[in-house]
Amino acid sequence: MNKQEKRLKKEISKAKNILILTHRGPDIDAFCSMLLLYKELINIFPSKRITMKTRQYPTVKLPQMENINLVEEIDSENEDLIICTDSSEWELFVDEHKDGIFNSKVTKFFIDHHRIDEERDEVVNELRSSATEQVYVTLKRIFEKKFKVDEDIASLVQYGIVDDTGRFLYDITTPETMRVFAEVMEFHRVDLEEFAYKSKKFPKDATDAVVEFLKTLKIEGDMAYMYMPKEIIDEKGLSKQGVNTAQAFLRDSYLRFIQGVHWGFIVRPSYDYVNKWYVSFRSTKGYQDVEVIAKKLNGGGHEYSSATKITANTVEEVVERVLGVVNEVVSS
Ligand SMILES: [Mn+2]
Repeated sequence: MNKQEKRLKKEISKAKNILILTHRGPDIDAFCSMLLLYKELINIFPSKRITMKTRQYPTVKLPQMENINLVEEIDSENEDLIICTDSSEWELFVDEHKDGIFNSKVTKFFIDHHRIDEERDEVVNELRSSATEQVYVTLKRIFEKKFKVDEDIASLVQYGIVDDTGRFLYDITTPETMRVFAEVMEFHRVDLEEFAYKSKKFPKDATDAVVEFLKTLKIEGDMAYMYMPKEIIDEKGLSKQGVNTAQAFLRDSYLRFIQGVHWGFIVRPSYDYVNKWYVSFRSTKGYQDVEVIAKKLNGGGHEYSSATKITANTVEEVVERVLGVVNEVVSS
């Protein structure tokens, strides 16, 4: 047990009312790490009050998701400990302007796996494959004999790891990841083929959004990029889900697979905030480290997968700003 885990253990034991959060725009690993933490804490401490709050449900069926409290705003509610999964930046969980809990003085912990610059006392992070793997390993270490695997826990671990490692493809997969996976798989095996199929389903109108994104495709050297102007969304009546799904599809399965291209970025508007844009970068081993670029734009992530948020009036302005940093980084 490292010193962060010792502290976390003490705080969990002391707390009576624990709130669990995951980052906004949650992916499968975000949901799985939150649900896993919830289920294990409920199992070990049936008398504590443990709550999960999110703004949306997962798009695939996950164990324990029926216990999520769907809320529009997150306000303080007598919790005496907040545990956040899959990021270590408080701002990625709550909104300064919307959420009453933003300025809460309650003890906060983060269980994460993204690269960070400095060690923090309230962050448990061993740079594992996924937040799900970190939650599993940490809880097992902290609670030893009290820690138990059940069907829900086994399933959540498999879904979280498979999704964040791209089916064990990425470098973040370690022998330890495989061992954790094997351990829970022995207890209960999920149908991964079915899960992958269901989690890849997209709404029909995503096709229109894919077409519009592709119209903006530009290739410069070994980099490609695409974007979605706001006017097009209004003109074509594209839904938020359609645009977001199209963006995810092109980002993960198209952008860097064009012959001669190895990396790039894609820009979409935020539906929640006026003049905010999300920029996602993807790269390939041996080519551009996109974390460097995201960081220069106040974002973050991994070497091959990173993102940032930019405030601007038009998408052209965003693209220009990103290209400015790209040129700076690539030429240096
Ligand atoms: Mn993750």
